[in-house]
Amino acid sequence: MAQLILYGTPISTYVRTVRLLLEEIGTEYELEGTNFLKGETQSAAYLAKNPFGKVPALAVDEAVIYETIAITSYLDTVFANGRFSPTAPLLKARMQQIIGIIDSYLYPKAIGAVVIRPVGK
Ligand SMILES: N[C@@H](CCC(=O)N[C@@H](CS)C(=O)NCC(=O)O)C(=O)O
Repeated sequence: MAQLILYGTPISTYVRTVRLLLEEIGTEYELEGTNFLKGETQSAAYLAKNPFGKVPALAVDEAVIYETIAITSYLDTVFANGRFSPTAPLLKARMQQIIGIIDSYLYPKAIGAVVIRPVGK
């Protein structure tokens, strides 16, 4: 069984996405606290894992995967036999479409207004 180390902090919505899947799959993993709010994603050691300085990143034995869609796709394929993704091409396209919409259009607007609320609002 591969050793999984997830780098990130629980407040991150993207880290939460990966953790939800890991919990649903029921596989063991270690959460290695990496808090972007404290600048920990900008250390040389972390940038060697993800040069974009974002969490999450997932170490799978010696390899490191970053970008949530890549991590979840890998976990679903390898640990869940694809049961969290549709196989029909149109449905698969729809799933990726929704993920793309959230990543590109919802997340940037929602993160500072809903998830981490500005002081005084
Ligand atoms: N495209 C990335 C986005 C990840 C992301 O934006 N993570 C945020 C936390 S939710 C982060 O690390 N922010 C730190 C920063 O921007 O410096 C993914 O899909 O994993």
